Amino acid sequence: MERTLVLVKPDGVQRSLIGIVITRLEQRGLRLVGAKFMQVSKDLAERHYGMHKGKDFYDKLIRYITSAPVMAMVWEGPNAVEAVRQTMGLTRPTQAAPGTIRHDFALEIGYNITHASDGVENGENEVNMWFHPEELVRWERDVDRWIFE
Ligand code: IDP
Ligand code: MG
Repeated sequence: MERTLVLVKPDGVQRSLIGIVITRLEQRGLRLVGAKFMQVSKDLAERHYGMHKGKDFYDKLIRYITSAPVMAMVWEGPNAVEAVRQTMGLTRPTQAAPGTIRHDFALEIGYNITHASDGVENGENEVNMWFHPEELVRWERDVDRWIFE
């Protein structure tokens, strides 16, 4: 089953949007397998955003993601990576489609509420970067048979 890392970033936490993000992913049919509310260390922030090192927004991005707690989660389901990216919307909120989280709750690219893994392999890598295996719960929902083909 495909897994993806989702973060409600510091702006989403400060704006009390954790519940809405979880609700939308639950409503989509995805299954939650791990969650922790945490302060991100500079070390983890730099590893997580390593691909953006050297870009002009990198230092601001590291300050942003470490500026307040985040809600880190792992969600799974068929095509979970693509489905979650779609539910979040495009990176720049004014380009995100209506009905997406970034459209519905944000205006600026530097305060776009959530992170979601951008590929299947990245999903696995990010899940392993943020969670220990024992923090992930293997379980079956009774309703899975009406959502997962
Ligand atoms: P993503 O979060 O949609 O995957 P990325 O391109 O991976 O987008 O960028 C990571 C994060 O860095 C974005 O979600 C956003 O918070 C921030 N970011 C990206 N581009 C810019 C920019 O041009 N200015 C300020 N922040 C940016
Ligand atoms: Mg990204």
